[in-house]
Amino acid sequence: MGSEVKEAPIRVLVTGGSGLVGKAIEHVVQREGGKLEGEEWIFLSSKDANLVDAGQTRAVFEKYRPTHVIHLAAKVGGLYLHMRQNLQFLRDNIKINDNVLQTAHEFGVTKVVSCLSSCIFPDETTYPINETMIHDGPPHDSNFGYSHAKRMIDVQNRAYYRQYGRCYTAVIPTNVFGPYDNFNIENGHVLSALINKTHKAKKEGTPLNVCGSGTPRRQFIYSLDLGRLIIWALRKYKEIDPIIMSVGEEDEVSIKEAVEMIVAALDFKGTIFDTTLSDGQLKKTANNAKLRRYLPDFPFTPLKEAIRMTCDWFVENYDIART
Ligand code: NAP
Ligand code: GFB
Repeated sequence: MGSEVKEAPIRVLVTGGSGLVGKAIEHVVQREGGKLEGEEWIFLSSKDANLVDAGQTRAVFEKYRPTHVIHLAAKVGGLYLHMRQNLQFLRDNIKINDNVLQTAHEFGVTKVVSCLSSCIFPDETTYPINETMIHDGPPHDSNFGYSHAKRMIDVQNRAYYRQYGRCYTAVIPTNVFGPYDNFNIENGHVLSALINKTHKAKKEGTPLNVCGSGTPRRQFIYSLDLGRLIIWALRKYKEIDPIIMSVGEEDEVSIKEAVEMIVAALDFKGTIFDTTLSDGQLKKTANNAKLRRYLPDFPFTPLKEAIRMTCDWFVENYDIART
């Protein structure tokens, strides 16, 4: 008789599927055997639905009926875009996150993994930062809009669990970079903006203008490594509390050291530091001990190698790169 229980098919909806992290997850799913039998993966861009709009969010969930969601969609940018648009970052991200989480809940999505960021931690803090410290004090002033919106994901996850038992959780990456990044010089993050600037300076025979003093320190994670880790979180990470996804503290580098890796990869000479521009947060050193307890042997791609691969990708794909 019908004693066989048929498992529902797994349909994973990735919001922000066309961005830096979304493309990395797509690569792992399609080219590294990340997709398991019986799974369907859907990668959304803002063209499929503007998630700021509740109606469009509902329509896209109605269309795909996901069982799992990786929520990456966000208004994202480097330090200087944040400084110009804190209000827009706050409003867009609050709306996107509330629409996605509530619609996921209404459609019975069993697991959501959202993306926070290590820049949302308190500015005045002790180091290294760990997962318990998110709400301990105000974030850095340069990106307070984005940070408060992102912090609310953590609050909402706990509330969905408390009220409905939902397993909605979040990962906290440090600075991400890789293929398909936003390489725009004005709005991009440091590595992508500097890769584009170096490429341009080399073509035009001008100096490379690095913003700020070069002394701030960052932990950079290669997008492909993060993609692999987020898929692990979707399958194996059962906590509601978030988890930092980062290389170790010993792998933190100064902006100046990162610049040296870029100019070496692109074979360029002639760097100037414009110290009239803001340095932003001097450091936000994060501790990856929790991740290491789960995955002691996860192999992070060495920074130098990952920067070289990103530079190669940018030069080879200049025509399609977001510049
Ligand atoms: P990204 O390259 O800028 O991609 C952003 C993605 O979000 C794109 O797919 C974009 O779609 C989509 N999106 C933006 N606004 C939308 C809207 N109103 N409706 C629907 N989709 C929208 O960003 P990313 O670096 O991959 O970031 C992914 C996640 O990681 C974000 O949650 C971000 O906060 C987090 N994160 C990033 C970093 C980093 O250094 N990049 C660090 C920590 C955390 P279109 O392509 O159609 O515009
Ligand atoms: O990646 P980034 O823009 O953001 O890096 P944050 C900023 C640091 O790089 C500052 C230096 O110390 C800048 O002075 N820098 C040097 C440059 N040259 C450049 C350049 O050409 N462009 C840029 N953008 N920076 C972000 C947050 O903080 O962290 C976001 O604003 C985001 O919220 C991200 O979540 C992870 O690391 O300072």
